[in-house]
Amino acid sequence: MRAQYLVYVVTDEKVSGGRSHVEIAAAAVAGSADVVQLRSKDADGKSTLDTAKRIKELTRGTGTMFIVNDRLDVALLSGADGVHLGQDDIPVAEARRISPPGFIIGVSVGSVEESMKAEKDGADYVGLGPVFSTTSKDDAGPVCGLGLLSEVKSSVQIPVVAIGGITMENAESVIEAGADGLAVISAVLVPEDISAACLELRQRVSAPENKS
Ligand code: TZP
Ligand code: MG
Repeated sequence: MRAQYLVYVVTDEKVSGGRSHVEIAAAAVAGSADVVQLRSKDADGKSTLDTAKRIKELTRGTGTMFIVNDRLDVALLSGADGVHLGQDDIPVAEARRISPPGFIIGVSVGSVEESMKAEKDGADYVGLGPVFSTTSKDDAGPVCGLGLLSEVKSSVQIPVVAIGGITMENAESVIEAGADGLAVISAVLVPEDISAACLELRQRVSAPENKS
C-alpha cells in the first residue's frame, strides 16, 4: 500500500507539557496519525534507541508509520519504518545501501533544487519547510511560503510533506497549495488532548462531505 503522510506528528518534549516521546507517540496512534516521527535532539544514543524500540512496539500493527529523525542507526536497530534525513545527514543513496526493502527515507528540503535532487537520489518523500514561521526549531531557515510549496509540488513526483507553523487554521491552505502531508509539532502537542488534535487536523483538511 502507498504510504500516507497526511497527519504527520513530530515528537518534541519541549512543547508537550511534560509528555514524553513515547506518550506523544501513543496519543498520535490513538488519534490515527499517519506518521509519528521520533525527533529527539538532546538524548544520547542509548536512550534514543530505547525510546525508539518502545515506539516501534506501540505502532506495530497500527495504521501509523514510525519514522526516526536524523538517526539511521536508531531507525534500523529499532525496526522503524523509515528515517528522516536532513541536508547534512547521511546521503539517501548511502542510507539506502544498508536499509531493508521498503524502508522509507524522507529528506528535509528548502528549495526546488534540493527537492529534485532528493527525488533523483531516491528519497521516498521530501519534507519542505518552514512553510510558515515557527518557534519550534531555532535554525529552521527562511520561510518558504505556499508559493514555493506549489512550485516544489509541481517539480517532483514523490509526496511533499510541509512543515513549520502549520495550524488548524492554515492547514487547509497548505493542502490546497499542494502538500501531501502536514508535519506538525505545536499544533497537536500543545493541546491537552493530542489524539483529538490529530483527529481535528485530519478533519480540517478532509473533503467537505466528510466534515462534520
Ligand atoms: N523543521 C522545519 S520547521 C520545524 C521543523 C522540525 C518545526 C515545526 O514545528 P511547528 O511547531 O509545527 O511549527
Ligand atoms: Mg535532521
